[in-house]
Amino acid sequence: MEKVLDQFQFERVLSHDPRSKLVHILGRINGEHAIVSFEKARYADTDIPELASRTCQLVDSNHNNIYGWGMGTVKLATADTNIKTIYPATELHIRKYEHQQRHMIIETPDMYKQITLPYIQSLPAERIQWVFNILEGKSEADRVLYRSNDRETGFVVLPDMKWDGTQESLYCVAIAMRSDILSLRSLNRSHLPLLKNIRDTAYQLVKDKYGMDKDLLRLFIHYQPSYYHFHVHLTAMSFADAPGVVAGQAHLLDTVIDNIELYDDYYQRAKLPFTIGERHPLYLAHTSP
Ligand code: M7G
Repeated sequence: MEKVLDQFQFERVLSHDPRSKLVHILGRINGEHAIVSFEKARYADTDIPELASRTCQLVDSNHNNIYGWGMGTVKLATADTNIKTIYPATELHIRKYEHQQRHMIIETPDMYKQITLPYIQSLPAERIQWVFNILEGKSEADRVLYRSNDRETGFVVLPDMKWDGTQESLYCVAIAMRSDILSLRSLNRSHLPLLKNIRDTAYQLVKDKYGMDKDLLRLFIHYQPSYYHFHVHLTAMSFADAPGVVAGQAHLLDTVIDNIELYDDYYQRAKLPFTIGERHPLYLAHTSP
C-alpha cells in the first residue's frame, strides 16, 4: 500500500461526499489505473481530552458575544484518516466509485435470467480472487475471527475492509466456503443450514468477542452485491448509516431465512428491487432497448 501511495499520480476525483468526508481519487501507476480513497476518521477517545491544547494555526476565527468559531489544524497523536487503495483498478471499480445518479430497478425472475445472470457469468474470475485468498488462508489469515471448513455449511468471519475498528461501527463479513451460491437469487431450502449456521455463529462470536447481544447486531445480504460469492454483512445497530444498509440493497438475514422457510423457491420467483448507479454495466444492460 505504501508503494501505491508513493507512486500514485493524480488524474481526477471520482466522488467526494462532504457529509461522510470520503473522497475517491483516480490516478495512474505505471500506466495502469489506481483508486485511492481517503476518509477522515472519528477522533480517538484518547485524543479528545487534548484536542484544545493540540490546536494550532487557527484561521478564519470569529466571535460574537459568548460564541466563537473558525477553522484550525489539530496535531493528533493518533492516525486520523482511513485510507484504501485498489491497484490495478478495473473499469468496474471506477464505475462503482464514480459519482452518479442511482436508480431503482425492479428485477423480475425473467430479467434476472435474461440480463443479470449473463452479466454475472461475464465477470472475470479474478474479481473475487480476494475471497479465495481469505478462504484459503493466503490473505488476512491473522484477522480471521472464525473459520469452519465444512464444504456445505462452512464459512469464515473476519473484519470487513470498511470497519474502522471501533465497537460502535462494528462491521464484519461472513464468507461462505462454497462457491455455488452467486447471490440471494440462488438461495433455497437446501441452504438453510448454512444461513442458520452463519446467523447463530455470528451472534455467539460477537457476544464472546465484543460483549454485544444479538439485538445490537444487523445481519444482512446485499442485492445486488459487488462480489458474487455468497457472504453476509454483520454490522452494529449503532452504525445506523453504515454503507449499504439502505432499503433497495440490504435484505435482513432473518427475513431471508423466513421467506425460504415459507417458500422453497421464494428468491427464484420474487421480484427483487435493487439500486444501481447509472454508469454501472448492469444498469446499462437493464435499460438499453
Ligand atoms: P458486497 O455486498 O459484495 O459489496 O460486499 P459492497 O458492499 O462493497 O458493495 C462485499 C464486502 O466485502 C464489502 O462490505 C467490502 O467492504 C468487503 N471487502 C471487499 N474486499 C475487496 C475486501 C477485502 O479484501 N478484505 C475484506 N476483509 N473485506 C473486503
